[in-house]
Amino acid sequence: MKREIVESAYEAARERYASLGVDVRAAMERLRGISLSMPCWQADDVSGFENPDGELSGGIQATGNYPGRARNIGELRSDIEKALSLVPGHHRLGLHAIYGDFGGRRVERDEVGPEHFESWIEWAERNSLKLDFNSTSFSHPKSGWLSLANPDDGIRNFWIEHTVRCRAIAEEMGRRQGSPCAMNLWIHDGSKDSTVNRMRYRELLRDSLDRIYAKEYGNVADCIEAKLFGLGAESYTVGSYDFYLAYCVSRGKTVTLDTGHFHPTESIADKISSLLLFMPEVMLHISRPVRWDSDHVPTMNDDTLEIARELVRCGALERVHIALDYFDASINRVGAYVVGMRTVQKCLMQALLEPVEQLRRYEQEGAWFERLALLEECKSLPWSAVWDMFCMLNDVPVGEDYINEVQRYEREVTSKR
Ligand code: RNT
Ligand code: ZN
Repeated sequence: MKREIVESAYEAARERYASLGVDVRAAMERLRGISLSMPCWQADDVSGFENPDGELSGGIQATGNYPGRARNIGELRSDIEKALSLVPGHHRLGLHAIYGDFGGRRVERDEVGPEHFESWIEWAERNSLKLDFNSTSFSHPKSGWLSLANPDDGIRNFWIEHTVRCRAIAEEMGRRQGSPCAMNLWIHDGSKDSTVNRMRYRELLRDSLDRIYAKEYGNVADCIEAKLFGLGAESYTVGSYDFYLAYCVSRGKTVTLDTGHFHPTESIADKISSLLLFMPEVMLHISRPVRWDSDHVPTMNDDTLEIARELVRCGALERVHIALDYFDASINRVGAYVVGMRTVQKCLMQALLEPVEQLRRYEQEGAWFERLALLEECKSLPWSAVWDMFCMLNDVPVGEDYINEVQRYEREVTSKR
């Protein structure tokens, strides 16, 4: 993209926004301070390094067989580095426990420790990246339909031990990087058909969680992710939203809102202000559920835009961890990273450029036509000129220029796998 074109469009946009009382420079600065947590599992279809050719279980599914999937830790890191080089700003990487550096050995889930993530911690530091973490209860012979809620003590204790160890790993990451590591807990526990034991499994899950969280850590942000349903777990989910909401409020933990885990017409954006009045933080998993929890690449749709606006309007940017959660195996995976990350940033850019003071004045005066009119006008204000300038200032390709870069990497690297 030609520099002069970006600059002249930006100048015009700056004036236009100034007339509405919006400072575009301040918006760019704020956007630069927002780190998104990128999911390591988009690069390899949630395979991990325990058994990369094993089947993905737990009611989630990566569909597609686009060539070039990362097959080992080196390829995964290389793809992530490439993707991040095309995204402005400094970000985080969400790791799952199955992505440890196991050195070709079989390390059981109840044996994982910080030592298996040492090379990740060092790599992240070299790349100015911070890490977040997730325990992995799926894709394992002991996963079954119940893990932390399993009445069989042997199985339940196995998963408790796994998750306890994951928190210790997260603590080490958080301590070393000088920024709390968000440790997300999602389990697939549930059943395909109606259960007659709803209470029993939830009681077991509550007990498992209390044991998992018994130890206090200073560098971990404990987050728990609910879900409405999963494939093969359509009738009952032990860790439902109500269950975890009550658990988190009573135990001082953080709720994770995955945008694919609710009834399709439910607004996730609307939940943020309610949660933040009763818990210190919120964790987001931004995804694009197409008709179900499909985990498509996020796009600039109304749902994502509304979440971004709420974050800004609620003054919640410091209290919300923004992670992305998707895995599309049907398109270029590095390209999928770049589209998803830049999309969320574009939504945030628009939210940061909203003339919220004027909108609130209108609302205060009861001028509701005026509020609606300005909200509509905001949609076509020249936010993209500010976004382009933001990319240019941050030394990443402007606009669609990154497509060529992704194609080049595919030609030179991923297509040869
Ligand atoms: C599954 C949850 C969970 C996973 C990742 C891989 O429905 O959204 O967050 O996507 O842990
Ligand atoms: Zn999720």
